[in-house]
Amino acid sequence: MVTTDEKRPPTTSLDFDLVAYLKAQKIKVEAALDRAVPPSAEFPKIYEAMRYSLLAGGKRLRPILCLATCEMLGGTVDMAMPTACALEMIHTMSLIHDDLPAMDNDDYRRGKLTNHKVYGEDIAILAGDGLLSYAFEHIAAQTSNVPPENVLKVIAYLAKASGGAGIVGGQVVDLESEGKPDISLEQLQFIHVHKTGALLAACVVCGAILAGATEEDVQKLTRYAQNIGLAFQVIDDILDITATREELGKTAGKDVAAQKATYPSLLGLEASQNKAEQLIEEAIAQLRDYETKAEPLRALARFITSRKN
Ligand code: GRG
Repeated sequence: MVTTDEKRPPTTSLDFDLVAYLKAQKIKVEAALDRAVPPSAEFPKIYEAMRYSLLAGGKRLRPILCLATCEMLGGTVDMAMPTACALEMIHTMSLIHDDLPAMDNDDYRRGKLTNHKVYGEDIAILAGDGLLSYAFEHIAAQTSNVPPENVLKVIAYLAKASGGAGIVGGQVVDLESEGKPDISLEQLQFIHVHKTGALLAACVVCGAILAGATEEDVQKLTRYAQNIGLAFQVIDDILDITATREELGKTAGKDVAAQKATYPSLLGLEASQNKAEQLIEEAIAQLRDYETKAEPLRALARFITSRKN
């Protein structure tokens, strides 16, 4: 007997040109970010500091995931762009605060001096605060052609993902785990799922909500996003050991220096790479129903395990 699954065409990303796709989406996102947070004549210093980190490059993976999910479900780039920009604002503010001396204490990010090295710690904290608040203002004020109840759902989801039960909570446990190289795999997974996975999940889920996704879509895409989110951080742990500062655009080898447990320290490098690949296959399995429309999300998932920075 032929099952429903066997009748479906095989889904492959082989024909999908991810490099061209990433380049095109990145150009759109960076133009939108530049417009979203223009220089201010009234508050020149804080806007300059916010723009310094927001426009410093980076892969723009989070906004691209949001746009790809919205488009996959029949929405448009215009519907999702304000949220996509807001996701990058929140991600950037988390990097600015993470780099502060009180946290990870790094001098370089995205190949440039960190925000506090250029503007001082006081302004860097405030630049992060400014970006966080503005992210929500931007979604509320700029989203069009989306029912207001869906905009509200996006704001609520993103606020939760960014808060004490999401990124902030994960970061607290991460800070507490410094100097404790023998925490359990479960504790490490808790940190990764919250510190990194929550915002990556928000990118996909918010993109879906904006497109008017069904509850079933949201559930499948949440599983996709949780798997890629964890895989992303497993690869981040690997790159901290295997990549150079030039490749990373930030200091390498920080986890070993801080005596932090990581996937490679608990499982070894090869098993960690296998774990990330297994998570990506599980993520891709959630996309079966979307057939060729899911090519960007499949390719983005595979990119996570092959990335070099
Ligand atoms: C969000 C309210 C709020 C507070 C932030 C400091 C902090 C609380 C959390 C730290 C979160 C953090 C820095 C997690 C690491 C995530 C990660 C793997 C970042 C690197 O992402 P890439 O590789 O970077 O996508 P680019 O530069 O390409 O965007």
